[in-house]
Amino acid sequence: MGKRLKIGITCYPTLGGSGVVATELGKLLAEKGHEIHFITHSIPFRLGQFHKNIFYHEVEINDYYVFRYPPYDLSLASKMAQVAKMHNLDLLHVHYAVPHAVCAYLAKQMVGSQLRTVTTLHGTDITVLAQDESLKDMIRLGINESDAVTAVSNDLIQETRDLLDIEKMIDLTYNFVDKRVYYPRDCASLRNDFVGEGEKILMHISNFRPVKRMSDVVDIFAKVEQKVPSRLLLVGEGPDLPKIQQKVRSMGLENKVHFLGKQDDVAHVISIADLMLLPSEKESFGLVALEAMACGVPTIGSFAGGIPELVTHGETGYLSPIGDTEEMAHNAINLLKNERLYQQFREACLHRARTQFCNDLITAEYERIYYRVLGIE
Ligand code: GMT
Repeated sequence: MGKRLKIGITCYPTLGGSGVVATELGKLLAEKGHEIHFITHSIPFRLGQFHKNIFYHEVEINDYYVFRYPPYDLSLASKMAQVAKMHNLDLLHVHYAVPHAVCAYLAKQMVGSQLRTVTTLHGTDITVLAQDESLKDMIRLGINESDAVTAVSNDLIQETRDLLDIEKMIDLTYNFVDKRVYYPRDCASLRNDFVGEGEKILMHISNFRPVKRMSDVVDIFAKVEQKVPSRLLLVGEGPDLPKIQQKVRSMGLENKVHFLGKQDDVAHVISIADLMLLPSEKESFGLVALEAMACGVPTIGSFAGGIPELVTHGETGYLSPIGDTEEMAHNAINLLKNERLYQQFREACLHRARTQFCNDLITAEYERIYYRVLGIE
């Protein structure tokens, strides 16, 4: 191991792929001997039990009566500066540009330029928020003032350049999975709770936001189940949940679609599925497709964003133009009906996840970036 670093990590701790990636990265870096300080508004939900080398600093909001809106961003920046000074941090690594990159910039102004900052772009911080003219300059400032910027796919790097006119170098740091956690689990009894002999399971996991095109998920399933006896398991919660429940009822599918709510033990849940559905409108990477891949489950999805960098079309899944539920259903049926082809895809999934997106590779990538910004080669 190189020099032991003291790293502050900020993310959205309780939801979404960016919070998962940030937390898992922190845990892995701590395992490698670095000292990790999470600076967040609540304990990251994937942190789990006590970890040596990991500390948690809660951002407290000042709700003094003159504030119509308590200033979370300023409280966060102050906390980052306090923790950096008190623990002599080498760098702050923030996940999701808004507002974290700008908070890190403010903290650096308070602490001094020896404190380095790294920003990881995750997706909607660029693909949705940077479209908003009122936020654009602020996001550009946060990115340009970071000592290093990383993004989770080449597609996101390109989109950042196009939308924000950014010239600075952006490192590619794909999402990753911990191979000790994500592997095919033996879930025969759990599977039997949902399906009978010969039935298949299609699954979708997300935050049920419009970009996920949940309605397409149900349409794909409706077409598949006419040809292959199957069930659809929907994992997660979010704004589109009532709409989707209504759609499922109106299509008479309520006995075949199961809403599982939020689930923590994703590796177990995914292991009971035969296919993962990810027909998103926008998807900078698609962590859930990687989690599925690592458990040997192929993805049927769209060509959106960075999905094609992860899912190899025709080898570890099938991709189609956004909204083409006809083709997606056709591909799903083809794969589910052809046992030999399915086994080939499954093997390819396991191999690709282990060799291209495993925790060791990507953690080492982040460490290289940290040492580079600190001038340690
Ligand atoms: O998928 C979401 O809407 C949550 C979002 C987030 O910020 O947590 O996920 C984004 O970051 C993940 C981790 O890097 C990526 O795997 C997701 O593809 C990305 N989501 C989108 O781009 C819509």
